[in-house]
Amino acid sequence: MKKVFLGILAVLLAVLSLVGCSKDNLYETKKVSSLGNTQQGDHSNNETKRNIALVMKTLTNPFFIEMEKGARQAENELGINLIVKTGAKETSIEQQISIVEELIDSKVDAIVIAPGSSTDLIPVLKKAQDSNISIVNIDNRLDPMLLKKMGLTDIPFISVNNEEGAYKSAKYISDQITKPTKVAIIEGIRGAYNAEQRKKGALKAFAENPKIQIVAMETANWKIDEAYTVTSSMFNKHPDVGAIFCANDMMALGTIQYLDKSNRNDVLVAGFDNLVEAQNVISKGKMQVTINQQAEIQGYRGVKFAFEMLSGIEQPQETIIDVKIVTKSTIN
Ligand code: ALL
Repeated sequence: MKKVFLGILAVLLAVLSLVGCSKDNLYETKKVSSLGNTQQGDHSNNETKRNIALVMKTLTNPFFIEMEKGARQAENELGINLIVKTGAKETSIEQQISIVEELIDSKVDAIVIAPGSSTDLIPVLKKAQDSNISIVNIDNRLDPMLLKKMGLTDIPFISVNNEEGAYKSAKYISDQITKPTKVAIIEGIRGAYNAEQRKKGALKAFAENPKIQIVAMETANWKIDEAYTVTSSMFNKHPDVGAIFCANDMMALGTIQYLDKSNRNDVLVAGFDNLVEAQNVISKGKMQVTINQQAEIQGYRGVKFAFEMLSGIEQPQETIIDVKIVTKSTIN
């Protein structure tokens, strides 16, 4: 009798433990399906919305306004809450660090970051990842060696091949140079991965033309006003410069302001970003070429990747978006 009772008890316990398991499973399924709902754009319940932050450098550069547009599209489609933060200037790296600190304190679910520096943001991002915040790196690449050294893992990277883009841009003006010509390069923030890659691409294109002599390489830190000043001092030293590659359109626009003011309409100018303002000067023949690096897609994908990571979906470690060459003939 005692044996029969113990047997029944064992069966009962087994059944109960199975019920327990399936209850856990049900809970898991529910969690996934509630995310599934938000994926279809359910904006009804603020509390269940994922909080995803987009951290960019500065809104003084229209490039980042395009990037935000793409991120907003993802926000609408996915039914998330998007928090957009930027620094005041291209060089406001300390401010980007404090922004990430604040986002950690406010316990966001994910951070999508276009870092101003490839190295300085890494310690604070480590802190974010240790606080269980998912991170996606877009635009300017975080230094892979330092990421590894600091123990940061699983940070998908979405950008373009910056060397290839700069090569295409510089090659477009280089191909128009048939007599001995002095050429200059205006670089982005030194040490930033994309700035270095663009310099490399431009150098490669210019090296292929034996008529070209590079006489100056200076940084203008991605800024329009600094590019104006840098171009002015370059032309004081080398008045016969005939072509300039600028690592972004804001700097190309600063260069063109100087050229306009000094009535130099014989200088070839190449840029990068495809800003509307750059398209305007290309149409007028004051600039020859720019590169569309599809900032909107970078912003969109960054947010989408973050959202999917939060749903447990693994993301590719590297996503490279196409660069497109933009000239007078592609604009018209
Ligand atoms: C980079 C972008 C740009 C942009 C620059 C300025 O990371 O890729 O081309 O103009 O940031 O901050």
